[in-house]
Amino acid sequence: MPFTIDSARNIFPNTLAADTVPATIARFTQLSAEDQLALIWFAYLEMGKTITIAAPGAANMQFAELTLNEIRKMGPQEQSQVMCDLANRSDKPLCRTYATWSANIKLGFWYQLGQWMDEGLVAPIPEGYQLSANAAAVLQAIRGLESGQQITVLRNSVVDMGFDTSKLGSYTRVAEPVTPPTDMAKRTQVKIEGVTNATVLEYMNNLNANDFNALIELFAPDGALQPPFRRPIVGKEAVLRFFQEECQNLKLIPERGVSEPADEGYTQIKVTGKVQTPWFGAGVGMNIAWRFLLNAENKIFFVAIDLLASPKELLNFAR
Ligand code: ECH
Ligand code: GLY
Ligand code: GLY
Ligand code: GLY
Repeated sequence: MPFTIDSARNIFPNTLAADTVPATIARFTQLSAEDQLALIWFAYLEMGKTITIAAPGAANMQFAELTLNEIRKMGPQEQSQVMCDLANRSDKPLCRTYATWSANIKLGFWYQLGQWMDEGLVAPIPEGYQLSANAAAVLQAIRGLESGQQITVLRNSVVDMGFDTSKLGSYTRVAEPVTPPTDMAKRTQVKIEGVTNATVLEYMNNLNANDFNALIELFAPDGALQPPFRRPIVGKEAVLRFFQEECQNLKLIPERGVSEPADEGYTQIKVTGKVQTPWFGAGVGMNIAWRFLLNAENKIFFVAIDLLASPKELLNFAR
């Protein structure tokens, strides 16, 4: 039987993803806006004791600057209201603007608000704010996660705020500019124990070099990429846009893998290892699996990126 994107999603079905992440976000989403903001504030403060976040680059901040300055000029009550509106996903102009931003712009926006809250320039979470019992339980659940899972919960909760993009109609997406790829002479080459497939090695090396034009040529025209906890992104054009908008300056550190023939001359390859985000650098190594399905021409028909349930999963190659 020929593969479809849907059937490809089930290769290496024993891969255990960190389903606690979407489960925690689902519980978080049920909380009041006030609880959501206070919970993130507390979680962010606690995490800040062990991991360091990098200040966003200027390229990232320029798009949020107008909105940030607007908020800075508001009175404290209005500032709190704006933050609640974002958490409530209200249909307000500022929430619509926020919805057009890429993930990194949204994160940079909150990074700045957090600084300003700290400095007393933006309304803080009220001193002695009491989380509801449910919110306290969600915070406790977040404390129990490994750091890669914690930052994924934070990232996804920020990305989900603002007005619902699917209700926005047609709009112009706002993302930081694409920087040129790393010079050939400065590129690194990964080594993966058990994997010599050139497409997989080039995938890692091109992504590490921000060489998205070379990277996308490794995909079949109808190829797809499934990011952690998301639906597959299908087709070269959409996948390239995703790389340009969300995948700059990642560091992929694959460690080992297995490769085996599949139906119709396809090959399935599972690789595990670490990934670092520019926001936390080497401070947070996320435990990741890549599940590749390559067609007979050795092009990527499908690749899933999974955030793993535990480090033990790095050694799980059971099929
Ligand atoms: C404050 C209180 C009020 C409310 C809010 C606040 C601010 C919160 C802030 C949060 C900042 C969070 C950040 C999180 C960053 C997380 C980044 C992650 C990145 C994961 C990337 C991965 C990449 C995987 C991929 C691979 C591929 O092969 C293909 C591409 C791709 C406190 C004010 C809200 C400031 C900065 C989790 C896993 C490997 C799929 C991308
Ligand atoms: N990511 C879980 C699976 O489908 O294998
Ligand atoms: N500080 C990380 C970024 O701007 O993506
Ligand atoms: N998903 C890219 C990043 O946040 O680093």
